[in-house]
Amino acid sequence: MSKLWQARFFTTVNHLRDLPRTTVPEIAFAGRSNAGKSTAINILCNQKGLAFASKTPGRTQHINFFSIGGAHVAMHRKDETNQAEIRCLLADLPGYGYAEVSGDAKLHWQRLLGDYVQRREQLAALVLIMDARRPFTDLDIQMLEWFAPSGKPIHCILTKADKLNRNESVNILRQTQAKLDSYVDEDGVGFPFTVQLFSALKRIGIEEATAKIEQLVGLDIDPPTPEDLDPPEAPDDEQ
Ligand SMILES: Nc1nc2c(ncn2[C@@H]2O[C@H](COP(=O)(O)OP(=O)(O)OP(=O)(O)O)[C@@H](O)[C@H]2O)c(=O)[nH]1
Ligand SMILES: [Mg+2]
Repeated sequence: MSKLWQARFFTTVNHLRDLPRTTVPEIAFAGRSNAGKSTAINILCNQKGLAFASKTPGRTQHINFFSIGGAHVAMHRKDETNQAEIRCLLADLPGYGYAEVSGDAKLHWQRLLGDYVQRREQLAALVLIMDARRPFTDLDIQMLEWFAPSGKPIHCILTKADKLNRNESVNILRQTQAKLDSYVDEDGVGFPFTVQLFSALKRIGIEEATAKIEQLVGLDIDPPTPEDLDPPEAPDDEQ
């Protein structure tokens, strides 16, 4: 069972000063409004209503955090989350590029997003969600370029792959990887950028995305047990 299924709503934040004072690693889902961020989070966490998904663009206007760890799955979902056992946080970021939002609100979101991805130390990686039919809009590139200098990984998820045929899917995957590979630092070294296809509708790429996200936040390695940290002394050899 995926560890992401343990996800619980943690908190919602509208200002950087209110960011959770946790120290566990975070992974943020960024992307254009309507690209399918909330839907992807719901599918990966195997919970229909966890992140709000909607036909109305611009729905996610705050940063919504979900915690993994310290909670049971399924029938015990109403139990309290044990805060000390939280392993990592997922962040559903407000979608960008939604035209019908007023100038001030847009500015507020962009500042919130830019500052969060550039300054949040515990942010381990970014998941960049893009519609497979139109990846790399200007704001996607801005997001990528804000985050790239951190040297941390970006995993691109091309959503709505169900809208493409096989050929189109192969081509867009190849083009996206080539675009990501074209980013190099001043020494000519590439960045840890990866990409995959995804469809919530046809359930394409769920295992691949799960494995990648678990690895990026260290969920693939079991936390040390108290015995690992403080092993019992070996008994003296009796002669
Ligand atoms: N065909 C298809 N539609 C999808 C897929 N994923 C999401 N959608 C639809 O796309 C629309 C937007 O999805 P959301 O998950 O709300 O998008 P979002 O990125 O969270 O949008 P904001 O909250 O506005 O930033 C919804 O109508 C979804 O049902 C998919 O894989 N295939
Ligand atoms: Mg959303």
